[in-house]
Amino acid sequence: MALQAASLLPSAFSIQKEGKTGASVKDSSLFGVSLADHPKTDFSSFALKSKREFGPRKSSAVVRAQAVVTAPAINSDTAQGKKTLRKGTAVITGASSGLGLAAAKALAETGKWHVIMACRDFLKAEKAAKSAGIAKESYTIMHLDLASLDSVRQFVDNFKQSGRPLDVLVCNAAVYQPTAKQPSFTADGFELSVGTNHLGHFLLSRLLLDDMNQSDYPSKRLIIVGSITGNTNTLAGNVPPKANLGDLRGLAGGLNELNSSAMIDGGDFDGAKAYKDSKVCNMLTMQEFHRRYHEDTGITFASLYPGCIATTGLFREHIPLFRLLFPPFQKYITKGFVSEEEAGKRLAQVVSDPSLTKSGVYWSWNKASASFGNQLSPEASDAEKARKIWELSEKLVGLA
Ligand code: LMG
Ligand code: NDP
Ligand code: PMR
Repeated sequence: MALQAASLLPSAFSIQKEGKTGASVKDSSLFGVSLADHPKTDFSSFALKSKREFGPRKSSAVVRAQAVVTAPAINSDTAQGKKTLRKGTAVITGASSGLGLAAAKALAETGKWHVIMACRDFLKAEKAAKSAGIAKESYTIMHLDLASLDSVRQFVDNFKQSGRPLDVLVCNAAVYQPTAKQPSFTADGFELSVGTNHLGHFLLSRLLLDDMNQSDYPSKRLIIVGSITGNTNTLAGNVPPKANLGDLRGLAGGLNELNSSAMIDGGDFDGAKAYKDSKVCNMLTMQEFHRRYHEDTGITFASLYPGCIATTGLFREHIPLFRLLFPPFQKYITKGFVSEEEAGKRLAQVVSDPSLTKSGVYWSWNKASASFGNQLSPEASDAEKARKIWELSEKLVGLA
């Protein structure tokens, strides 16, 4: 399998989690080049290099070897006996506003991360990064429209061309159409919310998994943002319309209203339900990734509910009265409100906190803002449904 073959090269350098040991960097050599002796020992400057310095890849194996030689994840400074970690590279989809932007800022501020802001609107993303005060050398904007499978593939090609390693992928972008009376569709003809939030991210993560597997970063993670409103074991998840994927007949039919229905369960279109259904798919996909790939790759797969960030652009299509009342309702009545800044810190924790390496977990935070592994609803933890969604999604995005 491609994943296994690809893992041969960097595994010589990786320090794997959970009992798997890789050779230490000190002892490693690649094509006769000893990494410990390599003159480029200041890896803090890795992310400061301009894009031009990352040559286009001729073949992934060759270029990966170059990237590893340029900047192994862990460098032993023999003079000092100290070990330093190069900057991690995190791709965040939908980093032009809300949670994604706040997480990009939080990660950039640590000085330990270079963030690839994968956004559909380049200018908006540039303005957002500037006004958030994210340091120029800490981010790169790359175009990605999740509502087009061609664009997803193009993004993956562009990313590979950049020669950067992929250490963490955050599937964060989403659309929510609570007031839509009729469905709208992606470029490939899928209902927009599930097409963007689930299918676009599904293809993206599948195509980038190999790259993540090749990274020599000590803690590689694939994070898919979930939500409480897709979990019917909570009060918020019981506000109608409730998430329900049914027997997946709409998904099997392509979500296009031609063969069946635009809704996963085959029912009448409801924009709020389609969003919640998409979040269930996100949470199930994370678990299916965990089951299929965690043991072999050591990658951490996680989801999260960051809290109710009632002020973000997610509610842009809701009626003005809702947008006015929703933040105070969450702040003073449910007390589920969190600021964009706080939510960004939570997502940044899931990206880089050394204590959050457990795979297969749906993270939430308590009132004291401490993280805990939360319980998913029966449907959002149904392994059989997860497998079926995986297989149907593979067909829809052209992977099977
Ligand atoms: C669906 O309706 C639509 O059908 C669907 O098309 C789609 O749009 C979907 O999710 C989107 O919504 C959902 C419907 C569910 O909800 C509503 O229509 C109610 C909207 C309420 C939005 C929040 C605003 C609440 C305003 C309260 C004022 C807050 C001001 C705070 C000021 C604080 C000052 C200190 O409907 C239902 O589930 C039925 C329940 C309807 C209840 C409506 C009353 C809401 C009042 C809040 C009750 C909270 C309960 C806690 C009580 C605590 C008391 C201390
Ligand atoms: P925002 O609307 O602020 O951010 C969503 C981001 O997704 C935007 O950057 C948007 O781009 C981007 N996006 C939308 N469609 C596409 C597309 N086709 N291709 C690429 N990017 C796209 O909402 P939030 O920050 O609130 O949402 C972020 C995540 O958090 C979502 O997964 C949401 O489900 C989740 N979440 C949010 C909660 C909340 O209370 N707000 C609660 C629980 C989970 P653009 O800027 O161009 O519009
Ligand atoms: Mg909800 C009890 C707590 C609670 C929490 C944590 C949320 C989160 N909500 C709660 C309760 C309620 N909400 C109650 C009691 C109501 C009825 C008045 C209510 C209503 C409501 C609406 C209409 N809530 C909403 C909406 C939306 O349109 C939002 C939505 O469903 O988006 C899909 C929403 C949300 N409530 C939340 C959160 C986190 C959301 C939005 C975002 C999301 O799930 O991604």
